[in-house]
Amino acid sequence: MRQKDKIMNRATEIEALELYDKELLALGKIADLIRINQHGKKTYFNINRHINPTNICKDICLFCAYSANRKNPNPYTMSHEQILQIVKESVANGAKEVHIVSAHNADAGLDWYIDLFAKIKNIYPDLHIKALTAAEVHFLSQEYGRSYDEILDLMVESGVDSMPGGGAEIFSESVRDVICKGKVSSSEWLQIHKLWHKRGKKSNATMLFGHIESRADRIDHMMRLRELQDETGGFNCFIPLVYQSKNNYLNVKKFITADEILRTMAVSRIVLDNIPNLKAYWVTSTINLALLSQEFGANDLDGTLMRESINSAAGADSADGIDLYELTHLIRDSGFIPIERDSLYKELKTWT
Ligand code: V47
Repeated sequence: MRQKDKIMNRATEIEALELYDKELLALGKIADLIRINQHGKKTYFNINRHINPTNICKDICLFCAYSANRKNPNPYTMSHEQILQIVKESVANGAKEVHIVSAHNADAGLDWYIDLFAKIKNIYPDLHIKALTAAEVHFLSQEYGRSYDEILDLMVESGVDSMPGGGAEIFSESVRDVICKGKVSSSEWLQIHKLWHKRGKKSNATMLFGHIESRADRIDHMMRLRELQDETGGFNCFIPLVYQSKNNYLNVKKFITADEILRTMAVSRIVLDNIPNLKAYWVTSTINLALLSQEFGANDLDGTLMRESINSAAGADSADGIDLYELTHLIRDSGFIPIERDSLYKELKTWT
């Protein structure tokens, strides 16, 4: 055990793995106590809009159904005008955040992204721009011969407020070699977030699970995040993403159970004692399991999204987002308090 972990009396890698073997409701109770202690019965969400400007990708991740390929032969790249129109409509519908992530398209170009962010910020200075995963930052850095620092500086200058957590997948190098060989490595992903945090900026962290990874791989993933968070404190939230199996090349025979998803939520809450928020991303877990996850440590349900292309391409029921009133009523009816938050977790409104 590392000295610091011993002092803080936190779960070691072995203890974290053992948590998985606890009786489900007993495990949930531990996670729930931590959640209640930190957040009471509050469940956060935001009014946001996901925008995925292009699906043309140089990388081939076996789990991905979004990028244009033989299974999804409909390549597209939106124009700035189209994106600005979407942003305009989203703001009119109450969106306070745009979440902009794409495939790795060499034709779109670094300037194309940077100009887009600057245009959005210029028109909507109060709109939070969450954009470019570490995988995209790595791609842009390689493609345009710029350092990570240079790309991150350009993002800050053009108005990007925070970084989304995508592209982390699972940090285990051997699993990565199978599911997403050739894209950003685990250490590069962590390094990019570290550099972003050094600028005083916040980001999120995801973990793609329920495919070919083991429980030990998930714990290893959480441990690497916990270590970086000890150093920077820059992660706002952890988001376990449940693998969606349709229209992709990852041949998974045995699907993850609801029991295992709930265990993973609870273990995440216990192990990641230094990341304040745990998001049950209703898109990949289904809304029902996301609501149940509130009893297993989760205190955030992401948001209304309005549109979603990446996971819906792989089978998730999220193409049109979720209605604001439906989401808030579901949270309340399940015994929790729906709190609209901004992208940095400032409370904006309690929904009744
Ligand atoms: O990086 C791709 C994942 C991610 C599949 O930061 C899949 O607040 C499941 O990162 N099954 C993009 N997952 C989504 C993402 C995200 C979502 C919500 C909030 C935030 C945030 C970030 O989706 C990708 C990849 O890991 N993904 N294909 C699939 N078949």
